[in-house]
Order: sequence, then structure tokens, then C-alpha cells
Amino acid sequence: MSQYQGTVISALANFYWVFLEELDGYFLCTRRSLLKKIGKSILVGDLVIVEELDYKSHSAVISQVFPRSSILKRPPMANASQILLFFALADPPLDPWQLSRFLIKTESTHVPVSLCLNKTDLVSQEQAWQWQQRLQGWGYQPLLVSLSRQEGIEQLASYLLNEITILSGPSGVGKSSLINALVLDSSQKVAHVSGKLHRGRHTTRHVELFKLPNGGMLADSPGFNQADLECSPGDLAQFFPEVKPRLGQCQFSNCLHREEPNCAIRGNWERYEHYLQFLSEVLTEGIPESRESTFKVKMGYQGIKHFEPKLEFKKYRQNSRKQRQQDLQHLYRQDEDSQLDF
Ligand SMILES: Nc1nc2c(ncn2[C@@H]2O[C@H](COP(=O)(O)OP(=O)(O)OP(=O)(O)O)[C@@H](O)[C@H]2O)c(=O)[nH]1
Ligand SMILES: [Mg+2]
Ligand SMILES: [Zn+2]
Repeated sequence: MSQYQGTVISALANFYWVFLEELDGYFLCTRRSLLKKIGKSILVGDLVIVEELDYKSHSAVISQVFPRSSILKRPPMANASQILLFFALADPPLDPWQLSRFLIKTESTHVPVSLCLNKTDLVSQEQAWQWQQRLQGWGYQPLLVSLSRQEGIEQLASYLLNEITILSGPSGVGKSSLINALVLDSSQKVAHVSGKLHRGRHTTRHVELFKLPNGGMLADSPGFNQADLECSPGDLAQFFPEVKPRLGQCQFSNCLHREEPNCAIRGNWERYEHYLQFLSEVLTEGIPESRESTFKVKMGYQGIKHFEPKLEFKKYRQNSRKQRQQDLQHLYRQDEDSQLDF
């Protein structure tokens, strides 16, 4: 039986679009029941083996998933080699608290992060320059671009070359516009289905991975405006690059950098105020209502709550080939009818 290696470029429910390098084509796949049985999830970015290719309907079955080099929870993706945090200087306005929160959240994934600020055309040069200076003080060298004026795109493209990058950031900052500017191959877009709001504005609903023309891949992701912090209080300070060199110099090894004597971190740096706010959040964070049913709470060090997933057992049912074909046909029909997002 012939097997091919591929990359999962989008996922919805139990269907996956997989790009097969060797065939230079996209196949809509289900996963082998055994993978489901052993609880093996499949994420966008996963390297997989596919079998049972049906060239007529362009469908196949995923039979194996290779070990991952990285996993991101939100947006969900495997094997990203870097994160490009994308914000706009205006429209939506650049909010330092929101940006800081995203930066902390992103740093906590331990995947390398870079920052790009879009829409320089909407602010004065002076304002753009001030933001650049300010963010250097936060330990970042942001790249400033304007997609509508096509400024800074070459530099951005060279940064993305041969990497697997995920774009992350709030809604409306221009992430999908960047994909459109860089991904020339319109045939790729056939395998990608994007949603459309009633207002007529395109908004991304799912993570989708695109091949870049000169090598590398770039994932678009849905914007989200509130990044929740999920790290332990003792780890928080290491996610602020501007104080990283001073870590480990406090008198107490478990210093939380508030009132402790001989603290090397407490002081007058711009984001110290963010640090204190985020610290109080991670110290007191309650469990969101919606997660209560699937998580159990455990008390740990310094009375800090930890959430552990409750184990869940599901009945396992083998999908017949006939059922699979029906499901695929149903999906295709939906797609043709309404360009519905998966
Ligand atoms: N003025 C200006 N507008 C831009 C620029 N880049 C993108 N836009 C506009 O910003 C709006 C939002 O762009 P999108 O690319 O859809 O934003 P997104 O980040 O993908 O948004 P979500 O999918 O909701 O997360 C669109 O109307 C774009 O035309 C830019 O450089 N300057
Ligand atoms: Mg988008
Ligand atoms: Zn300290």
C-alpha cells in the first residue's frame, strides 16, 4: 500500500487538509480509527503519513503522526519554529497592556517570538518611532510595516524564510492581509476556506498553514483580543526580557519581586506595573466557569491553585468506509453551496 508524507494545513472536526509534497497536491483526510482510539490528536502543522489515496475525490486516511518539535495551545498548532506577534499601530489602537499580555503569553510558550507592527500609514513617523523606542525598552526590536503601502514586506519575508511561523495577534490587525501579500499561489487557497461575517468583513476562524513561495510555511490564525495568562507566579518574571539578566540575583530563590528584601527585580522599569498586575492575576486566578466540569482543582505551593484535566472515557466506534465517503460528500456539498467555513 503506498504511503506519502504530508503536512496538515487545516483541521476541522475530524477532517484534515494535508499537503503532500511528493504529489504537490492537497488531500482531505480522516484519521485512522486506531489513532482516535489511542487518543492521538492531530494538529495543524503535524507531519503525517497518509494512505488509501483516492485520486478522484482527493481523499485519504492519516495513519501516523510524527513526534512534534513544539505544541502551541492557543492558537492550536504543532511544529511552529517561531511566533510572529502581529499588532497594528492604529485601527485597532495599540494598547500597551494588551500588547504586554500577548508578549507574556507568547514568551511562556518557549517558542522564539518576534514582534511586527503594521499600519504605519495610519500614524505619524514620530508616533511610529516613539513606539519603536518604547518597545526596545521592553527588550524587543519590532519590525514596522504597512501592508497597504507595501512597506517593510521584503524584510518580513526574509525573516520568515525556511521557518514554520505562526501569526498571532488581535483581530483586525492585518494577519490575513499579510498572508495575501506573501502567498502568491492562488491554488493553495482552494484548500483553505475562510469565513465571512455578516458585515462583509473577512475574519479568520481557524488556524491555516500556507506554503511560502521561497521556502517555509506561515500559519494564519484567528485573532483573539484577550490573552489569558497561564503560568506559575514564580515563572512570570522570566517572560519579561528586559529583566531577564537580573534573574537569580534576588536574596530569596522564590522571590516574587514584591516586598521581599534585597530583590534585584523590583524597581522603576516601565513594565514593573504590568508585572505586578499579571502576578496578582496568576496568584488569584479562579477557574473559569466553563472549565469547571473538565478540570479538577488541586492546591499546590503557596496555596496556588492548579488545574488538572479530569480523565474522560469515550466509547470508541469504528467508522466504516461508506460512512467516511458520505461524510466527505456532505462536506464537499456544504463547501460548494455556501463557501462555508469548516
Ligand atoms: N490602513 C491600513 N489598513 C490595513 C493594513 N493592513 C491591513 N489593513 C486592513 O485591516 C483590516 C483587517 O485586516 P485582516 O487582514 O482581515 O486582519 P486579521 O488580523 O486577519 O483579522 P482577524 O482574522 O479578525 O484576526 C482590513 O480591512 C485590511 O484591509 C495596513 O497596512 N494599513
Ligand atoms: Mg484574519
Ligand atoms: Zn526579587
